[in-house]
Parts: sequence; structure tokens; C-alpha cells
Amino acid sequence: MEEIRVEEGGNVGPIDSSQIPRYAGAATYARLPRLDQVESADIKIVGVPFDTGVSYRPGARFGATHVREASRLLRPYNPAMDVSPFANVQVADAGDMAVNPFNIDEAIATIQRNALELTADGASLMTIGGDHTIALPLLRAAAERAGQPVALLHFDAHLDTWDTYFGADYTHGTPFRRAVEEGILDTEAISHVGTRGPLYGKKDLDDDERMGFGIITSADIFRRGVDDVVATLRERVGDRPLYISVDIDVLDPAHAPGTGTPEAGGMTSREMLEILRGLRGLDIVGADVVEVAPAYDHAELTGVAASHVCYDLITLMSDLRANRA
Ligand SMILES: [Mn+2]
Repeated sequence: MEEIRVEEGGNVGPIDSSQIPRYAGAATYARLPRLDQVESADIKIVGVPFDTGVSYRPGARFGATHVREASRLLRPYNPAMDVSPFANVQVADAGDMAVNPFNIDEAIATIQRNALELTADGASLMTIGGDHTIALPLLRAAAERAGQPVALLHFDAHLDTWDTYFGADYTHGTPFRRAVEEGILDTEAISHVGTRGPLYGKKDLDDDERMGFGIITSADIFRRGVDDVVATLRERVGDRPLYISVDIDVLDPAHAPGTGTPEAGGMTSREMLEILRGLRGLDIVGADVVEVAPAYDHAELTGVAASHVCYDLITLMSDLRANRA
């Protein structure tokens, strides 16, 4: 039996966990209402169960379901930012996009179309992947809605600006090169954060720099500290419309083992969340969290980390919208 809880101000909030246990009932993100249970939503959470673009371990098609399960323990007040994200504005879970697992081109078109449909009423979109291929159609939709190329903060162990794998243009290692080629990114304001690990050659970095990317490596975060990194990122982004893409493999495998291409030497979940909180007030027009592959997870470590990253991203979006209203 599901009960509706109305927050001060009239928005429908999460299910009351003092009345219905957290582990009971359907797993919407953070036990929020489904989109069809509310009149409209300011922030929509959507899953993209797609992993046909991966180069190594498959399984991210089950990521959104896993993150929803791990999000049951989230609570409605975010003390780190003094924000009640679900009371401020209406947040709802829009379910999953139905994407073709056998045809990447068709899947990309479906994701782009669905993202545009979900944001047609002005809603903000928080997407849970899925592998990183999905960032390309999500960026296309975000740039179209913004009416201009968007700034990008890309949290990842990898550059994801490679040209091709096995001759394929659209994979989870190529979305940001394609996005630069398509002119949907503001190349004055695009950065990778948390990269590390071996590359194919120095050319990878030279190509990436030519595209306009700035890089804050995982080691930079350790050596410079969160506040200094945040200052650099904020200066780079300025007041541009900003898309944030988080590959969960940006975290060390100790914090996120359940992912497709893990690399040693990553940042902690504490550093990740603190960097996100430092981005408060930036004009976030969309975000994704991708590459959660539950088959390799242990004790829900990756699911919990990803659900908290989503929670802080939603808090930033909610705060932004509440301050504008
Ligand atoms: Mn990636």
C-alpha cells in the first residue's frame, strides 16, 4: 500500500519511511512518486538501460535499477547544502527509456527524442545509465533546449574522446569527441575531472587538448585539494549552461567496484560529493550518472555511491530552480 505524503507548499514528497519500511514497495529513485502519480514535475529522473556501447565488462544496462534499489536509504533533507530537494520543487521518477539493445544508432535516436520529450515542459533531467554512449544524445538534447552549445564537466577515469573502437563511431569511449565534432559543446568550458590510468599513447592527450578540454586528474584532486579544484572549475564554467556527466568509474574501485572499466588511484566518494557541492549556483541544465554495472558490485557499494551522487546533483538542480522561482 503506497501512501502519498504532501510537503509544506503542496508538493508530493517521498514515501514516509516511518510508516512504510524502506525496503518495501516499488523502487523509484529515493522512493519518490512516479511521474504518472503527479501532475507535473520540475525535475525528472529517468533510467536508460543500455550497454551495447561498452568495450570491456557489460552490465550497465542494469545500472538504473541498481541505483534505485540503493537509493532507498536516502532522506529528504540534505544538510551539506541546507536544502530539502524534494520539498523545494516537485521531483518524480519517469521510469526507464525503452531503447533498442541491438541497434546503437536507433538507441541514440530514441534517447535524444525521449530526453527532448521529458524536458519539453521545462523540466530538468537527471539520467541514470546505462553506459557512457548515452551522454551524446543527452548532450544533443541539452544543447537544443539551452539554445546554444553547453559547458561540460565530465567526471571519469577516462577521457572518452577516442575516435573509434573497431571502426565504430558511437561507443562508450567516444561520446565527447563526437559532441565536439557536432558543435554542441562550448569548447571554452569543457573539462575532464578525475582522469587517470594508462592511455594508448601521448596522442590521446594531444587530441584531447586540441578539442579544448582542460584536465584535472585524480592526482590533481589529491595534491591540490577540493576547494582549489572547485575554484578552477567554477571559473572555467562561469555563467554558461552546464551539463554534468559522471562516469562512476571516476571513483576508486574501493568506492565503486561495480563498473565496466575500473582504474586504480581514483578519488573518494567524499571528494566527489564535496566537488559537486562546490558547484552550487552554476546553471546546471542536465546531468547523468553512468557505468554502474551491478554484477561486479559488492555490498551495494557502487549503488550507494551513485545514488548519493544523483542526490547531490538533484539537490543542486532543486536549489537552482527554487531560487529562480
Ligand atoms: Mn566514461
